[in-house]
This record gives sequence, structure tokens and C-alpha cells, in this order.
Amino acid sequence: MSLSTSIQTPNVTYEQPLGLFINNEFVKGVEGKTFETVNPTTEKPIVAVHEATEKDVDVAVSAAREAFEGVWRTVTPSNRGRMLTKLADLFERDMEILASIEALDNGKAITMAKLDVGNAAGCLRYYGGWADKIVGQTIDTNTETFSYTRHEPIGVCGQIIPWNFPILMWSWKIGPAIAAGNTVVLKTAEQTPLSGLYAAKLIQEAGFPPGVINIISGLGRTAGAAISSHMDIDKVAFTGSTLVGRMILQAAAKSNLKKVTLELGGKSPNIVFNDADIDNAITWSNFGIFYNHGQCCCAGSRLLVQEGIYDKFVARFKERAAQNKLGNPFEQETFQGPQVSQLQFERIMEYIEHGKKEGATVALGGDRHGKEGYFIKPTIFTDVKPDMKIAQEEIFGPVIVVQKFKDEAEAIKIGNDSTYGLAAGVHTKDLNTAIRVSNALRAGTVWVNNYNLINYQAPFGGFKESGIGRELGSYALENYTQIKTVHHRLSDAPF
Ligand code: TXE
Repeated sequence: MSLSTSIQTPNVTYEQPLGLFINNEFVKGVEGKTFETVNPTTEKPIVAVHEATEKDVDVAVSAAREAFEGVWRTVTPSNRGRMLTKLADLFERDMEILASIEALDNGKAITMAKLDVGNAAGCLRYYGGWADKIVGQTIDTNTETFSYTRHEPIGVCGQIIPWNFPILMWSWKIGPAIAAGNTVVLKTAEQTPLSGLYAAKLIQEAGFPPGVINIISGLGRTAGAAISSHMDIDKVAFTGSTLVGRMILQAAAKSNLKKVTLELGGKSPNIVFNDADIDNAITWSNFGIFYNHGQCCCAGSRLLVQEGIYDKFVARFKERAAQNKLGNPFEQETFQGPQVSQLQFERIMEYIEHGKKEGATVALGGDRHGKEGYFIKPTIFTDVKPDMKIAQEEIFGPVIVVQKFKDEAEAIKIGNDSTYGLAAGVHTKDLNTAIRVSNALRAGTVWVNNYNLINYQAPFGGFKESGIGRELGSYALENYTQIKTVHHRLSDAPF
């Protein structure tokens, strides 16, 4: 099988790399394996890509190690920053191609895909700016000693990303790791390998030396597992399911105690108080769950509405959700495309069936949309009890459960009744309520009078079982640096 092919989308025709990107070259896998990626809109294969197995992970890690010990050390922090900035420019130049790949391979609505590419470019540029601003401290210990710290890169970083934001997660992972002077082996998700490979081509063009950033396509149980248990990977960063997050932590513990950061699932409460601006709360609650087809770790999937406005709010929320335009991701007006894969489609449909059996009411949707493609209608469940499976487990689709609450204390209680703690929303006009409730919710992000707005300048990550560590902002740099203390004795006098 060749190493690239021409792909035609409704928007652009472009050359798609298919190989593993190691040492700045696209290569075939050692074992010659390939796997297909499927267009979720048509359920038909798009193309096959070369598959990395354990042996390829070894090759990629050796390349990353050699670069880390060699050429990458000779590149100044400012030049690291320039390369990241150049990469950001190339993302913007190729916005149409990258967004089209996302629409094709992931099923993401094209307008949303463009936002992702723009944010990915912004993220890379932001970390380009950080590259020469990572500084240590000088510490006054005593007159005989000069003590200082250096924030040094950790080394070779393994990064495993999911399929819900393929190019955005690529940038969230690569930006801080590279800014801090590490080298990287990144594995894309098997459902969506194409945008990561196209972006690999841009790595070459941005001027990164060979081996600094390696991008491989592969399966979780083989290539992913090889990364998390590799003896020469110093740090692993993962975004995905809580189940796999636990496996990664175990593999790190059993291998070389590599540093681990995890960004996992959620079942985030979105709380609407009686005094909220209803129009605004409806807009954001709709965006909070149905954006990206519900495939957001921070989705506001539990809508808690205060009893004074419950009936009115639910009626209007249903009306609003029914207006979301489902369909071909390449059409400008489309808001919701298909779910990413047959497996995800089936998982979500099972949850919907389970909700019906548990006795919740389907207020909207509850069914597939159309006959072809993994489309699911926006689905709203009411009459939901807190202990129902659909109220406790992450569904990761366009499905929301609505619950009623009496007062602030009850909203906080239900809001925190989850093993997850990724995000939350609070809608109220009362500043004091907003601040009290935000403080009381056990979540890594709280949105007040909005939902799902993420900025690469501000940290993102989970409380409880939603993860370990923070991505984005200056905080992410802490994941990718280790601190060395140097005590320099200034005198020859005996101690
Ligand atoms: O995730 P997996 P799946 C949640 C969401 C979804 C569920 C399952 O609830 O319904 O997870 O999705 C790699 N060792 N999220 O099955 O398997 C895999 O190749 C190392 C939340 O797709 O966790 C891919 O690159 N790696 C989420 C990545 O892990 C392994 C985003 C994610 O896949 C591996 C996605 C292994 N043993 C799903 N097994 C979020 N937090 O945004 C798999 N992988």
C-alpha cells in the first residue's frame, strides 16, 4: 500500500499521507499492517492507513530519544517557539483542508471543524509564546551557597488522543510538550487518524528536526498499550475513557513509573435557577449538550432546573433542541453530524433503550435519524431519578437527562452526586448565588451563564475520577517540566 493518496471531499481535494510519521518521514509499519478508517456519514471506508504495532512504537521512541539527547538540545527555546508559531501559521493556511478532513473522518459539522482548527492554531501559537518564558528561581539559602532551580523537560513523552476532537487534542498535547523542550510520540485514535497525519506533514514544513515529533496511527490495545508500558517513555498524557485511564496508570506503575496525566470522562451538571435569563440559559444548555453531537468530555449532560421555571424551561428547551439541524457535515447550516462510529452509535442507542426501560420519559428524540450514517436525534429525558444509569454514566452522545430541584442546597447535592468532576454550569442573575454555587461544585471548570467555552489560555481538567493534572494555560507546562535544584557552594571554607 502506498504512503499517500489523493482524497476528494466536497470542499477540497488534497494529498493525504497514510504512513507512520517517524523521524520526519512517512514510513510503513514494521509488520506491514494497515487498518481502515470509516466515514460516519456514509458508513463506508474512506481509506486504509499504515498501522503501528509495538515494534513501531519502539522505532518511534528511539527516534524521539535520539532527538531529545541530540539535536533538540541545541535548539534555543526561542527557536522552539518560532517552530510552533510557524506550525500555527500552517494550520491556518491549510484550515480548509484540515477542517474538511475532520468533517470527513469524524463527521464533525464543517463550521465547528473550522473553529477546532482555528483553536488548534491558537493553542500552538500560545505555547510558541511560552517556549522562551519557562524560568526557574534563585533561592536565598545562605551566604555560602547559590541555589537555583531549572525547569527542565521531562524527556520522551507518549501522548494518546481520542477521536472527538482529533486536531484540537493534537495541538493541546503537542503545544506544551514541545514548548517545554520535550520530544513526542503521539498516537491518534483509530477512528480518526487522518487529520493528525496531515498535520504531520506540516511538522516537516515548520522546520522541526527529525525525531522531535512523531505521529503514529494504531490501535489502543497494541500501540496505545505499548506506549503506556514503554520503559523509555518518561511521561504519558492521555485523553479518553476512564476505563483506559486506569489501565494507563497501572501500566505506568508496573513499568518505569513514567509521569501520568489523564483527561477522562464526565457527567457534568448544568444548573438553571429560577432567576436565570431564560433565553440565554436555553441557548447555552442546548450548546452545552448537543455541541459536537454530545461527544464532549465536559458536556452538560445533566440539566438541573429549579422547580419554579421547570415546566416552562423544559418546553422551551425541547423546542430549541428540535431546531438543531442534523445532516451532512459539509453543509454550512449543519449543527449536528453523525456519531463517530458504529460502536459509539450502538453504545448511545443502548443507553437510550435503557433509559426507556428504567422509566424515564423521552421528551424529545430517542431514536436514530435517517437510514444511513450514525445519526442520533437530539434526545431529552425527563422524569429522571438520580440513581438511574442514564443519570450516572457518561453517554457521550446527544442525550440529556433533566432533573428538577427545589433550592440551592439540593442543586449542589445533585450536582456533586457523581464519581466525575470535570465541569459544571450555573445560570442565574444573582452574583452571590453564582459564586457560592461555583465554589461548592466539585468540578475542574465552572461556566457561569454560558457553557462549553474553552480558551487555551486557561486550564482545563478534572476533579475526582475525571482526571489527573491540567491541560492548557501555563498550568499545562507543569506536566511537561521537571524541577532541578542546584546548590552551588560559593566558598572553599570547610563546612
Ligand atoms: O475510548 P478509549 P473509546 C469516553 C466516552 C466514550 C468512551 C469510549 O464515554 O463513550 O470513552 O470511547 C486509546 N492502552 N471518552 O472506546 O478506548 C485509543 O486507541 C492505551 C471520553 O473510543 O479510551 C484512543 O487513542 N491506549 C473522552 C484513546 O485511547 C488505549 C474521549 C481513547 O480511546 C488503550 C473519548 C489501551 N489499552 C472517549 N485502549 C474524553 N475524555 O474526551 C484504547 N486506547
